[in-house]
Amino acid sequence: MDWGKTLAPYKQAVEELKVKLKGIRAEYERESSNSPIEFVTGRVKPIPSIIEKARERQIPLENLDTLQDIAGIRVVCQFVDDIYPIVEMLRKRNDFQIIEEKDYVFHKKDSGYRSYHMIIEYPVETVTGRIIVIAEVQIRTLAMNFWATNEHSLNYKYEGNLPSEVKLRLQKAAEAAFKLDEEMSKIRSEIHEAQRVFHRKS
Ligand code: 0O2
Repeated sequence: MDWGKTLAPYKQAVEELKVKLKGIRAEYERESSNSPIEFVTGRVKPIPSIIEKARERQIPLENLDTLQDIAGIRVVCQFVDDIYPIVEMLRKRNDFQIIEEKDYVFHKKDSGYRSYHMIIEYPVETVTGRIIVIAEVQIRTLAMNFWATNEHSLNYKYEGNLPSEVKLRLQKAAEAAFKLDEEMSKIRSEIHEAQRVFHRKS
């Protein structure tokens, strides 16, 4: 399997989407001091993780395009209320097609995971023509991101078999992250006002 060749369009898609979404962030910042986008990251799933996920789902390596998160983009915002305007803004774009949306913000996963997922078909132009790449856009708050990053590391450490004590702690931490988002939402306008003052001074 020529991984370099297989993953090239996914790399291209991630790089292009990062530029576009960072551009949106810059535009929001120019327009007002309160951008709903805190930061944007992107990655191509590491080859061992692709092989592992394909093996678990019994997907032949020739059919990798059925894995929806080889190209992954993450949009992180300050507040839960920022998530849906970003979703709306992405729905209006015509440089990709949304094929599925999963609202794990409203319907959290049993693990405690919260995030909004959009699966998109993104066209990449290559020397031999257009290739449609499937990519996953995850939209989440800083608190959701903090939780998910730590839970991901622990799952990696315990190879997916978290001890019940760790699971319990993670569930408590998920509740705390949820509460934090709720509390921050309540003082959102004050935080925005403070950021406007800071923006003016600097
Ligand atoms: P990695 O290492 O981040 O790439 P589905 O077929 O819809 O049931 P699928 O394809 O796994 O399931 O899609 P889903 O549930 O939307 O998850 C895709 C990605 O979302 C995951 O990729 C994670 O990045 C993230 N995610 C989903 N659930 C959890 C969770 O419980 N905890 C954390 N930390 N992240 C989660 P990978 O391949 O699992 O991981």
